[in-house]
Amino acid sequence: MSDHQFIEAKLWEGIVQYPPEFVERYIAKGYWQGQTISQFFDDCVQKYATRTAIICADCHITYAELAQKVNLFAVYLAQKGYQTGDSVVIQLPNIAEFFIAYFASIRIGMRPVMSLPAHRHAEVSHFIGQTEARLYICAEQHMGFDYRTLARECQSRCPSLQQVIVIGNAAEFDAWPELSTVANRYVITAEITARHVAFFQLSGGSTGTPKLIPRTHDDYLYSVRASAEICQLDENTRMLMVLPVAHNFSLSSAGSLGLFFAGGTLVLAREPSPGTCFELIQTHKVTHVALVPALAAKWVEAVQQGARNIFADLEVVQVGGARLPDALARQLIEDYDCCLQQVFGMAEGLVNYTRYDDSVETIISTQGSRISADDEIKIVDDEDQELPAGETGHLLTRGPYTIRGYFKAEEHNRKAFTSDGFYRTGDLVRMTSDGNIIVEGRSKDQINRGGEKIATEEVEQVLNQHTQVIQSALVAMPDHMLGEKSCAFIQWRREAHDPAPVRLNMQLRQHVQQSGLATFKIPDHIEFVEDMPYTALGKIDKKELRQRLIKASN
Ligand code: OOB
Repeated sequence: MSDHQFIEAKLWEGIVQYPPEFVERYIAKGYWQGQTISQFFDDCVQKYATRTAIICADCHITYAELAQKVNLFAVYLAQKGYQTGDSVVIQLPNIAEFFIAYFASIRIGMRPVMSLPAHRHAEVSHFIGQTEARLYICAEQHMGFDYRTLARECQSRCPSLQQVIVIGNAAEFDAWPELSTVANRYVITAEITARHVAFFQLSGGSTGTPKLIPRTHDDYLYSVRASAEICQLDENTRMLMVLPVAHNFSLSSAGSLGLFFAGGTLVLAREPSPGTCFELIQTHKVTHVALVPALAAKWVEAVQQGARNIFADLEVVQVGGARLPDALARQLIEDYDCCLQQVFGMAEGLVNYTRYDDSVETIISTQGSRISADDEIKIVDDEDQELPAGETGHLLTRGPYTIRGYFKAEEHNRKAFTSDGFYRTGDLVRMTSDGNIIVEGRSKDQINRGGEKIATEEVEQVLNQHTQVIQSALVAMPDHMLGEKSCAFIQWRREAHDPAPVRLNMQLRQHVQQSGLATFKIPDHIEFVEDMPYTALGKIDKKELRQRLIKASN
């Protein structure tokens, strides 16, 4: 096998490709423009060189300065021996180095995995293992957590991992390189095409482990350009980035990439508290911000408690990631006089937006309409039969920026996609006569905790490993701030010295934490039961368990 054939084989391993007729169609319609993310970035730099791309703490970085740092870091990576098709797990808070690492690794054909700061060693080592990543990039600490301890765990578990780069005090790991000392050699741009996978997004998941979502240059950039247009971003846009930069919402809907495409300025917030963010909004005259409903509720509360009415300065507040309650939507529009845009999207692809010129009722009560006329949407019953217009059912979708399969997940893909390539979103929706989607619920076994997704099975597997647990069931319980929290129902084995499960409650939380799962996956509440309720098919009846929680909260 030639070198070229070897790299091609590596680049397509574990990837489900778009069928040729769809490729042709998406190219013919101009969605897929054959541009790689590196070329896209170069174009932005050429157009907006002297403008400010990023404001991070006291640092203002122009597009040209960002490009220079990206090139130097790409040279550094190439000198370390990284090659086309190698993977790197990037887990950074909202700091400029995220973009340097992201664009530089893509420049040399590496494929970054978009880990979130909340992930812990169970998730991160899984991402490293799945992609055989050679490099992991993290910050020393964020929100009180020391990522070097996580790096140590991953190093002992992941044989592929060769290098860890830590921003801040690196301890025994490699420090982020002083870029001014990198020999400024010309970096050979990787021989990849826009049809290749550029990087991996992560799925919230509904089964055991989070799945990797392979996004190609072509498909991703189409969603970015189209989103920037829908959101009407331009050179005067100043966008505050509060949600984690790596999340699909933050990166592409329209997010930082949409903003760079339009030549605007990105203001990075290290943490989402109203105190920090309101000050940034004021200082930098922020025009756009994207929030999850839980954060929007917190901000509204802070405003009520006397903080300055920050919404007066903002042009657009985007809210997405979880269902925005109508009352909160109304409050945002009416009390705070801001232009609200609902965003209903998924890392797998499909994104819907309410449009600025939609009626107030549409903006308040729907989650918007698709980006593309070629986003195919089907609403079906349990037997995959399409439902009459206006009825609620399972949302299936296929289109120019929706994946055809998760990475290296053949078995799971058979369930998550129909035979003709529609992605089963797991969302229960209905469509209004004018094409707007209303999210009514969910059929997937997932909890949406203020926008952070918990695959219940992943947590149940960990709980079930505890010696005193016979079986467990994790279900959503209503929460007025987060929308949903998690409650674990535990059928437990009594122990003589602890007839009441007082100690077990604490032990189980510790057990989940020690397993290395993200902290948001630790059950918020635990209920001990003598036995589980069952469905006619003998499965644990989660509906009944949810009902019990709703009854108890009334
Ligand atoms: C975004 O992406 P993910 O991958 O973290 O989560 C996707 C899931 C959707 O399938 C749906 O269950 C839920 O999150 N969701 C919403 C929603 N936006 C997402 N549920 C109700 N209302 C909404 N507005 O969360 C994401 C990706 C790109 C843009 C925006 C959000």
